[in-house]
Amino acid sequence: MASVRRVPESKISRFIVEETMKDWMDIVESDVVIVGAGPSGMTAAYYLAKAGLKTVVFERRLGFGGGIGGGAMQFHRLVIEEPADEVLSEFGVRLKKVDEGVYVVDAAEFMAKLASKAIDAGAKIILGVTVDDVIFREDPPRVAGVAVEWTATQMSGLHVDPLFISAKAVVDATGHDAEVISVAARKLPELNISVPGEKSAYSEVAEQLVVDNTGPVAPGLYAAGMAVCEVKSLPRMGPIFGAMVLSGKRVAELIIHDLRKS
Ligand code: 48F
Repeated sequence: MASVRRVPESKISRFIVEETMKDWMDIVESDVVIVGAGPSGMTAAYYLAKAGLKTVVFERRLGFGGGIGGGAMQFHRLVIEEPADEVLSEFGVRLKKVDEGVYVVDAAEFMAKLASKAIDAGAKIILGVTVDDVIFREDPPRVAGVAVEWTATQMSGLHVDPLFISAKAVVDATGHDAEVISVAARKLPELNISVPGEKSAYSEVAEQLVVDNTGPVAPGLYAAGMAVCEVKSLPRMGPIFGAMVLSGKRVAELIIHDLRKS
């Protein structure tokens, strides 16, 4: 067996710092910022990056997948219904048909392949970073970026100012809390955003409603995934995930259309 190459500690550090800084220099001026690496956020990232838009996903945790990994009460199988099976097939996720137009997938495979596809398409997924504010410009009125902070720093309670990231579009894919839109609603009352909260479960209708209501809540600020239920007061749906990927795909299509117009 060939001997293992010897790499001095200082070089390890230099390579990491240099390459990280190069990435951040690129990220600070993005086309699209997606907040949350759950199913809706990563699906959106895939389609946006595939369309040639510079797309970054900020994820608070040190792993991607959002609610996928927890499955249903931590059971590792999730339900997908048509036409989302076509999107999952595009990601290479294996589907087991259990009923007409209904499939189950493996949770770990689903999140791994989704992330892999988004990254291969050119999206950057940055882990351990929390978005804690939105940037707004008044003329014309629109959201223009976000403020980011290390999650670990946020958790420490230390007083540290964030960095700013500019973007032409920001997607709230933060799930049940709709965190970014909630911040915008609180800090920018002139945007007239309200966050009434989601309703009790009604899976049969919620899936279609989420997809239909995916879209902008203010110029440049979009809701995808469960954040849509929070903002539009829609019922939740639990461990059926078709609408999450379809919502991610739809928000990407809307943003691609809107940015081509402007
Ligand atoms: O919750 P999550 O999976 O969002 P989603 O794409 O999918 C919802 C489903 O998982 C499930 C469901 C389906 O029927 O009900 O719940 O709407 O992923 C949201 C991700 O956003 C991260 C969070 O850690 C999670 O991985 N996140 C939340 N707030 C922030 C954030 C923030 N302020 N900054 C960065 N990441």
